[in-house]
Amino acid sequence: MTNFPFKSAQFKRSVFSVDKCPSTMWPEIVLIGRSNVGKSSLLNHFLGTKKLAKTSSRPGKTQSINFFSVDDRLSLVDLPGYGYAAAPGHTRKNWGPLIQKYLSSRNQITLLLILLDIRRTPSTLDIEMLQWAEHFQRPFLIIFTKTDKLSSHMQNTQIQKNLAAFKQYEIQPKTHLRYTVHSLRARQQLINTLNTLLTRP
Ligand SMILES: Nc1nc2c(ncn2[C@@H]2O[C@H](COP(=O)(O)OP(=O)(O)O)[C@@H](O)[C@H]2O)c(=O)[nH]1
Ligand SMILES: [Mg+2]
Repeated sequence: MTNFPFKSAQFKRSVFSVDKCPSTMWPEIVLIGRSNVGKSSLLNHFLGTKKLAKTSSRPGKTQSINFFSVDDRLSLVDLPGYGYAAAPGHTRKNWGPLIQKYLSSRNQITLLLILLDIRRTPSTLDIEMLQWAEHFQRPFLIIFTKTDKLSSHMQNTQIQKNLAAFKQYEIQPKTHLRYTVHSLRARQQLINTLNTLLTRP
């Protein structure tokens, strides 16, 4: 259905409300995670395009849902980050009404890529997101980002800590991956994993 690699990727549209989402019925792969975890960077690196998605060292910048099309058959979706302390009003307390509405109403969502910074332990919002995905049986893949910041020994320690935290909340991820935008091997591993997950009946 949606095998990688692909020929071309394009920015499609930014929306601030769910009724403005593209009318395409292509499968959607969605990047989710706290502000600054590396969603836009991963998207650019994965698509092999430096500037397609805007990245920022200032957290909380992307407040829109951004759609990117891949060979006119698949969308990658960059969501606003949740849990940014300086975001206005209640957007900082939950994932924001926009994210909630998008996730619960968009039937073509095929896979959630839930990004976690390898240096941290999961936040309450991360846990809630994972519980939501499990509860509604939405397929998800956990991606630990910025692995270049830690030695491989420390990476293992951090992943064990995260897995222990998930277990406490009865979250049982089938797969997790490590990612850094400084490694093409990480990108290839993500491609391989997506091909496996997306071609599974
Ligand atoms: N060292 C390192 N920095 C990263 C990596 N991915 C993202 N960053 C940095 O983290 C910051 C936030 O990245 P961004 O993609 O904008 O995060 P987003 O808010 O989740 O979209 C930027 O300064 C990026 O350069 C990575 O793999 N390694
Ligand atoms: Mg972003």
